[in-house]
This record gives sequence, C-alpha cells and structure tokens, in this order.
Amino acid sequence: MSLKVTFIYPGIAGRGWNSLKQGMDAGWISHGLASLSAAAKAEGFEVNLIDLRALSGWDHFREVLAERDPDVVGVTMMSVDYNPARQAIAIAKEVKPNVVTVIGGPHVTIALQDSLRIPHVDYLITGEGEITFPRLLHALARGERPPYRVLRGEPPDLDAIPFSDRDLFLEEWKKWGYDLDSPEVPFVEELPPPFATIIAGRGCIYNCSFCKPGEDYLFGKRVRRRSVDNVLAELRMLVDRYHLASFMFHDDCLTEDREWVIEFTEKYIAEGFNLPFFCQTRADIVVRHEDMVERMVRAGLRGYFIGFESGSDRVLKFIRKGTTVAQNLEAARICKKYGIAIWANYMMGLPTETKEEVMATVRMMKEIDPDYYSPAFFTPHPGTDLYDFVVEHDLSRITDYDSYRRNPTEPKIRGQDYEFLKWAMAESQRRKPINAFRRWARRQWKRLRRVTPAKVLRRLGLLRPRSAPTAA
Ligand code: B12
Ligand code: SF4
Repeated sequence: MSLKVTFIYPGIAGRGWNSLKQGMDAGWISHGLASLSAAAKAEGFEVNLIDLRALSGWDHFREVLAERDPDVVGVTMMSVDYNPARQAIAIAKEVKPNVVTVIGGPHVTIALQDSLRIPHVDYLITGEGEITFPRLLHALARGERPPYRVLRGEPPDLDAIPFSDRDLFLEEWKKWGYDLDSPEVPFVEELPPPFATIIAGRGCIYNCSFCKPGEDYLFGKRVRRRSVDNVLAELRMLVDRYHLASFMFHDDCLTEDREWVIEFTEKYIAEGFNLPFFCQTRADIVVRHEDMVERMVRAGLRGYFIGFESGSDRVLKFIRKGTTVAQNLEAARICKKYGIAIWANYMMGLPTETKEEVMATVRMMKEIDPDYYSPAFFTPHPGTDLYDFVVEHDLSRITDYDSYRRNPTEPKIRGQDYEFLKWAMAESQRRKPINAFRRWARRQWKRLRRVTPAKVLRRLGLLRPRSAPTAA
C-alpha cells in the first residue's frame, strides 16, 4: 500500500498567518522537512506540505487538510512552534481520526517529556529523521504499528541522503499566490534572487551556555560535515534548476573547519562558481584566520553572521562564548578591511547582566558599526544550560511557548528593566554621526559610479530611451 504523507510547517509564532515573504522567519524553508521529504520520496512515498505561514487561519488549514486527505501527518517543532503544532495535530485527528500523526524536530528531541504531553500524537521521532521516518512509513504501509511511541532517529551519512526538496515549499507557496521565483526569500541586498539556503554540516563544537547542550542531543557532540564535492553538486543542481544567483550557509559555524573551508574555496573557484554567499562565523575565528577570510572573499563571500553577543568580557565569560570584546572589535575591523558585510547578532537582558554591562554592548555596537543589526532580548531556550540556570534561580517570565520567539517587546526574565533594555537596544542601533556620514557617502559614490555618459544624455533628452521602439 502506498502512503500519502502531509508535512506541516507550523512556523506562525513569529509573523503569524499570511506572512510569507516577511523576512527570514517567513521566507525560508525548513531543511528538516525538506530533507525528510526528499528521503521519503526517494523511497516511493507521496509527499506534500501545508505551510501555516501561507494560509489565512485554522479554518483554512482544516479545509486544506481535508482536501489533502493524508494517511500520515508529519509535524516539525522548535520550542516556539509548540502551540500551533499542538493545534494542527488536534485538527488533523478531528478531520481524519485514523490519520497517523508523527512529530519531530528540536523541541521533541530536547524536551521529550513535554512533547509526550501533546494529545493525539501517535509517534515521536527524536534526533535526525531521514532513516527512521521512511522506515516507519514502510512499517505503516505494511499495515504494522510499531509498539513504541518514541523512536530514536538514526543519524544518516550526510553524503548519502538526497538534497533538500525545495520544491516541497516552493510549489506549495505558489499555490497560495506567492509569486516567488526564488527557492527562498533573499534578505540582504548583497544576495540577489534567486536565493537559497544550504547546509554543509550538522552540529557545533562550541559550548555557549545559551545554546548548548540542546543541539548535541539532536546531532551529537561532533560536527558531521558533507564532503565539499557533495555540497558543490547541490549548488550545481540549484543553479541548473532554479538559476541560483546567491546563497547562505545555515551551518552553525561553517568556518570552524578551516581545512573544509579552504578545500571548498579552492574547488568553488576552480569549478567556475562565482555566486555571492553569506555564512555564520565567530569573532575569534575571524581574528585567528584572516588568511581564510581573504580566501573566502576571493571565492564570493559577501557577509558574515557573527554572534558578538555582548560588550562585556564578564558576560561573554558567563555565557561561555569563548570570545572577547577585543576579538569582537578586531573581527569587525577585518570584515571592513575585506569589504564583508557584518550581520551582528547580540543580546541584552542576560541573567546577572548589569545596566553598565548593557551600556558596554551599546558602545561596542557603535564601534562595530555593522551593516545589519540583529539584537535580541535574551530568551531562555529549553535544552540549554542558561535555561536551567534561569529555572533554578526562578528568573523566568516566560509563560507561554510563543514567547520563545525573539520578540523585542516581551520581557523574558526577572531582574531586568525592559524599558531600559528597549531604549538600549534602539540606542545600540543609532550610528555615530561619522559612521552614518561614511555610509551615506559610500552609497552616493556607488550610485554615482552607476551613472554613465549615455545615462546622462538620456536624462537630458539628447539620446533616445533604450527601450524606445525603432522605426519600422
Ligand atoms: C536555520 C535556522 C533558523 C532559520 C530557519 C528556521 C527553519 N525554518 O528551519 C531562522 C533564522 C528563521 C530561525 C529562526 C529561529 N530559530 Co533557528 N535555527 C536554525 C538552525 C541554525 C538550522 C536549522 C536547520 O536547518 N537544521 C538542519 C535540519 C536538517 O535539522 P532539523 O530542522 O532539526 O531537522 C532534523 C530533525 O530535527 C528531525 N526532524 C525535524 N522535523 C521533523 C519532523 C518529523 C515528522 C520527524 C519525524 C523528524 C523531524 O529530522 C530532521 C532531519 O534530520 C538551527 C540550528 C541547527 N544547526 O539545526 C537553529 C534552531 C533550530 N533555531 C532555534 C531557535 C531558538 C530559533 C528562534 C526561536 C530564535 C529566536 N529566538 O528568534 C527562531 C524561531 C523562528 C520562528 N519560527 O518564529 C533553536 C531551536 C531550539 C529549540 N529549543 O527549539 C536551534 C536548534 C538553534 C539553537 N541551538 O538554539 N532558525
Ligand atoms: S551559539 Fe553558535 S557557536 Fe555557540 S554553541 Fe551555539 S551554534 Fe555553536
């Protein structure tokens, strides 16, 4: 018997219904589902997707789900997705009582007991799903019902699994009128469409207390990276299929593996790729490996995501970041030297953080003068050591799963003055006049360089417009 699977992407906690194309939270695919879809399709199963972000509300969801009439519903879930995931599963069982419901994703792995409390869930798969989920589908197709509700996902060989199924999302989005001709929504001017995200590996060797150890439960303590050739083959496929013009690596810290990066840049250039790309890195790595930065720029790197986090060395130590303020400033200097855009991630309102330390972050951000600011109020995420610290010290002000989103208006912990933090966050994004002027001048210069004598003559009406029809 062939089974029909409907995956559900529940990511509406951030931007809500009808929110596609509104930034990265609402314009990027879930590689978890896209990878599971590719694995299930490769084994002959019929797969489709319902992305809540593209729908208008629960009634709409109910209607679409009834039309799809799936045998199996698979839901992915970060902690922030708990409420919509729970609601989607309840509706699925209401619409079709004999549908088999399966959930997986970071929250299921990190907070299994909590996930087990969700009603109407038949199976929970922890860890990675590419091998275990199709195995479950085969069993169901044979009419078997595995006796255990919790199945431990077996980590796959990342070079052996098929590439993420981007069409799963793109085709679904198009059904609801989104006119995308890009696999994902581009988010910075340096990366033109068609744009896609790509993952070269899973896991992270670092140990920041606001992030770890949760991800170790998901992917293991070591990083498993795909071969460079496998990643390049995926890029080639993306160029052929979607005319890819730019991309972003999702890896937690791509640059942690210097040898991999060097091999990648060499082969990327040798094979004729020149697409601009962004990736995530750390300040200490940028400082320690300036030569690697230079190689990456030559290959096409246009921007780094850097977790600067704080302008206080005490706070950086407290969160086990393993970097210093001096490294943060030096990394920013190096990025500017090579013309790399800086996407600055940083936090305010950490436990034990004082107002003076927050002001140190404000000052640091003014020095760094990034191209893109990405501040957040510290949010204690389940599965992290800092979450446990917050719980132990009775500091949490999070009353609902929705508050795990990075919402800069929502108080997250006790002992912080959120009015002050809101002000500090805004102030951290106010550029020094000299920096603002430099940026303005650079923009004007860029604009001026685009002006050609022909354009000036056209403006003055002395030259025929380029698109004007010629006389027959
Ligand atoms: C890219 C990314 C994003 C992107 C895109 C997210 C997306 N659509 O997937 C953006 C920037 C939008 C984002 C936002 C956020 N993110 Co994020 N993100 C990541 C990152 C770096 C990569 C995700 C990824 O593609 N992984 C690779 C895929 C293959 O893994 P996967 O999705 O986990 O899927 C595998 C398994 O989980 C499992 N699985 C997954 N789903 C299902 C479903 C079924 C049915 C089954 C059987 C199995 C299964 O099988 C999959 C294949 O093996 C991860 C860290 C990481 N390295 O994973 C953090 C991570 C997922 N994000 C995290 C967080 C906290 C957030 C935010 C809440 C941050 C914030 N405060 O704003 C927001 C939430 C956005 C929202 N929905 O409102 C946390 C989640 C922690 C938690 N407790 O849930 C992570 C783990 C980072 C961390 N270490 O803290 N994120
Ligand atoms: S914050 Fe970044 S560098 Fe630190 S452990 Fe998490 S993914 Fe790794």
